[in-house]
Amino acid sequence: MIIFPLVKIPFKFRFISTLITLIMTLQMSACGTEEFLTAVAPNLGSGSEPVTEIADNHAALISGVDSASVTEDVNPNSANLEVGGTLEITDPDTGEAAFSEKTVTGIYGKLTITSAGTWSYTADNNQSAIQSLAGGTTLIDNLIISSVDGTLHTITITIFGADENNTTANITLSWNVPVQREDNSTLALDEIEKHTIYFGTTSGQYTNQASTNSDAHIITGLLVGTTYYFVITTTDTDGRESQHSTEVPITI
Ligand SMILES: [Ca+2]
Ligand SMILES: [Ca+2]
Repeated sequence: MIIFPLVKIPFKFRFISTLITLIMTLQMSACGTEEFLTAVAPNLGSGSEPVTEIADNHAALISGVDSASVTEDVNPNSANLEVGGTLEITDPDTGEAAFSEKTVTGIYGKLTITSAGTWSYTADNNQSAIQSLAGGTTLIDNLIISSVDGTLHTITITIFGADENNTTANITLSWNVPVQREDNSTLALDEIEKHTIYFGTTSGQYTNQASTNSDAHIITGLLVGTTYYFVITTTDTDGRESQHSTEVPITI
């Protein structure tokens, strides 16, 4: 005798392994026994109506932006390469058109997604895997997210490499030593403790500095092709430092 309800079980992704077991069992039972089929049935779920329970979920349909790229050394934010996008989702089942909020850890970075599907990816630009990339080479980071019903989707991030700019040069800066204070009183040479040069690669942001009591100074190790912005101050022997000079941009 064949047990019909078992044959009516719909094909559902999450139960695929169980279903395969069942089909194989039915084929085997073509010349088998009723007892053999009955023994398989409990694997399909608990409760009195397992068929109804399985039929409830329909996989979500996920679309939208699921790939993006970052490039070594290009616009890192606090040393992180960042990119983002938005996925879209529909689901025939009420209340399931949403994503599971979470942070997924990839090989090179992390991806965070909201329930609405907005995601952001961040990777440490300084990690050796990225810094050792040459121009024209890439890394791939695949990050798997899911909807609330467990439908999986992969977001693929391509990390492009860049050749390192290691060519450096030195420059000599010189200036006219001030002879007057801001209140127009005289500033004698022996009242000057030092001059301090501040510089950086962004206007108004001076991440490096060098001091001297001379009227010229050599700055070493500047990257060729890069624009640096310089200002200078004078500090007197009482430790009072002047305001910045006018900024001077120099492309090496
Ligand atoms: Ca669903
Ligand atoms: Ca590189």
